[in-house]
Amino acid sequence: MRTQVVIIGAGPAGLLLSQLLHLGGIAHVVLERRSRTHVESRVRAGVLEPGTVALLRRAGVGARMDREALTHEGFRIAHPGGGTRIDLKGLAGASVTVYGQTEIVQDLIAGRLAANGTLVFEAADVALHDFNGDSPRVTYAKDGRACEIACDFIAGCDGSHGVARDSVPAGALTLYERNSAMGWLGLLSETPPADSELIYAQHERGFALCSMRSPTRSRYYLQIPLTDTLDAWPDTRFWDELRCRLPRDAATRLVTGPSLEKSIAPLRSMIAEPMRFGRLFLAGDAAHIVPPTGAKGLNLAAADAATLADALIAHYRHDHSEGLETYSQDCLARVWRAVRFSWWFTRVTHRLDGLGSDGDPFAVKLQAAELAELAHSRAAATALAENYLGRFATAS
Ligand code: FAS
Ligand code: PHB
Repeated sequence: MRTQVVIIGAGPAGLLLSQLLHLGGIAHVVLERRSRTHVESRVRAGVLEPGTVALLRRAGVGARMDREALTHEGFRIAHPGGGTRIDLKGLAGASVTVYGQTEIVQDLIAGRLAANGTLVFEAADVALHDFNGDSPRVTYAKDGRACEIACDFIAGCDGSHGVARDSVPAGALTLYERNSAMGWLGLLSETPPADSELIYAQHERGFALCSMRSPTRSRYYLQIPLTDTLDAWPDTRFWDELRCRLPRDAATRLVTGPSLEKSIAPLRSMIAEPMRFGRLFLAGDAAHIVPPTGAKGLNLAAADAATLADALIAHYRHDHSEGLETYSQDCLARVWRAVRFSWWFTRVTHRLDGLGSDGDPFAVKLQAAELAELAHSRAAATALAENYLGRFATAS
């Protein structure tokens, strides 16, 4: 088989790239390791920047989002001494959209299949070949049968544990990594949210986040040591700990219920430079991981997909390859600003120096000063609002 582009991975990056290439008339195939059911049920991100909302509408898959999503004009940062509402609309003139990544993936798959897109689920043993030359190939197995696709370009959209990045010869990529001993324990429940907007709660016992997916479905997170396991966190312990970390008003309103899903995501960063090697282009988590605090992972993946789609379409339709040449630097400028913001916001709201009162006293005082700055400086709050909205997504 031959096509123009092979996309590895059917997460937000791969599916949005597929939809945009389809609209641009570029032939392509998507190879996904997992089943459609698995991919459509994964619980991950929940907050969309205005740029991502515009992209999904441009891609023609925003109808259900426009019907069902929630629009949030701000969010709260709480701490035992009080709290601050970050007025996104008043400070930066825009809102964020709360709509789960699960729904986005379902909408994109529905769009691709309605257009007879070639999505190969349960593609096993995907391997990349000759992408440093002019004739890349991808091999894989489907239902036990060996398959091969010749193509012009390969898009590695296969996430942080995929095959694409690891296929680049050793030494050709530089990995910038930062790990922490902490993670986010996430819980999804069919219960009304504790508040009408998100609450980022700083506490000496650890960070907590009250988010949501709808007026009846909530998403909560607790900062935990990565040495903890899901078995150590039965629902009752989760709810008791969350109640301890929340401001009194939210703790009083908290409605508990059985978890529909629980998972642990590490607080870490990995950025691969460059995001291109020959005819292989990396996009989304395959190229970069950011702490989820700033709600950037999904939004960065969408922005990479749009940048790569525009570059490939210009190459094929107008014989302009500048976009392909500048793809990596264009994306990395955006990525590093998101990494900076995500780690800053993580440091302001999390106890990374150790949980409980045995933390670093200097770090505790600095954190209190950062929170005070956000409460009293319109400039500081505006900078936070601009970053949360992804305003850097276009400026390099
Ligand atoms: P994805 O990982 O979503 O998709 C990659 C796809 O490639 C997967 O479907 C995978 O099955 C497939 N694949 C992997 N290896 C393959 C192979 N060898 N062959 C074929 N296919 C292969 N971001 C936020 O903004 N907010 C959050 O709250 C948040 N929570 C998260 C929680 C968890 C547990 C995780 C892991 C991530 C979270 N993220 C969050 C980040 C997340 O949303 C990512 O940024 C987003 O999924 C990135 O999308 P993709 O780049 O498409 O990668
Ligand atoms: C989520 O709802 O999953 C979510 C919201 C905001 C974040 C991170 C995750 O900063």
